[in-house]
Amino acid sequence: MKKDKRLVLALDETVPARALAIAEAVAPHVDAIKINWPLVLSAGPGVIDQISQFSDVVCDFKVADIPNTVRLIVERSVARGASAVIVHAFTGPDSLEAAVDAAGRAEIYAVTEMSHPGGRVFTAPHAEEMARLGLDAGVSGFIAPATRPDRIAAIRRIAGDLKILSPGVGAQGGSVADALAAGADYAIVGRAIYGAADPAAAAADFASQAASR
Ligand code: BMP
Repeated sequence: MKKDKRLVLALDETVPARALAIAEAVAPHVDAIKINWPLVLSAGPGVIDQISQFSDVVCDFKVADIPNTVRLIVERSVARGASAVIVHAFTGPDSLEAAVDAAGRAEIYAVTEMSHPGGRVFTAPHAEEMARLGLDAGVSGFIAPATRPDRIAAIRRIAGDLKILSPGVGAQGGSVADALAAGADYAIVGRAIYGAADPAAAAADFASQAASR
């Protein structure tokens, strides 16, 4: 995944034609497009193949399963064109290792602490532990919350040179500047881009905020 704009679009738009139009318009302004269950369930998994024709695709399936099932999901995602897959870390070292192994040259990102208020309950107290697990398993990087930049900084201290992707910018209250200043490599932005009247202009605006960091 390139690191040019330092921005990833979270494409949770559920009208397939609109999602594809937004993806095409926004792609020049972001480094990757993250696809989650809402779009896959409305457009079908072929949307991964389609978008991967013109953008790096991060499959945000937050995979949380036994190693064999993790392997199958990661393999299918990569076969469709995903450049990266997001998995949960709480499943433990064997599941994380299966993800990394199945990804081949694609990247695996492990969730550490989630950005929503509920993320404080179970994920926050174990975030550093999950980052260490990910590091040992050979993941490419981590998901850490833009809503709590101090927690990005805490994960950065463990992550070393690995990448950190931070959701929670815009609709959830976080900012690109704070996330990148705290140590994130990329800000992930969803509703504030795909829900804007002009998604390409909104993405260009977030990209310029990232560039001025
Ligand atoms: P939005 O900018 O509209 O809040 O979207 C954020 C995106 O990042 C969503 O796709 C969400 O599932 C994802 N995400 C998150 O918000 N917090 C996390 O801790 C992990 C995520 O993957």
